[in-house]
Amino acid sequence: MKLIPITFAGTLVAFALTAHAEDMPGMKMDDMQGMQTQAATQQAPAANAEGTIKTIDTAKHTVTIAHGAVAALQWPPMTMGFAATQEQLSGLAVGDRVKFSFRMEGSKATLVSISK
Ligand SMILES: [Cu+2]
Repeated sequence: MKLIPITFAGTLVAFALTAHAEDMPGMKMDDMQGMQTQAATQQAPAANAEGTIKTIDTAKHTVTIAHGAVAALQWPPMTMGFAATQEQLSGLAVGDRVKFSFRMEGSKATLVSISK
């Protein structure tokens, strides 16, 4: 499937729903939102967690979070880095308690959303 500009996202989502209906029988409408920019990639569902921010690197766009157990991934509590966007990092500070969701892409964890 070729990439389609984001301006056609509404059309793309409708198309993706049709194209992938057989591939992803269990996929919910909410999960489709993340496919607007990665229509050709089948993503793992986002996992939810809570934690405390330990470091923020605005140059590398990463945030290190000491997070609690993540049942969906069978993870114990740990401290680890997450890739984040500038927008996600703005307004956050070391020591903040946060709720967040993320996806694993290989061994790299990328934030989907984060809030205090
Ligand atoms: Cu972790």
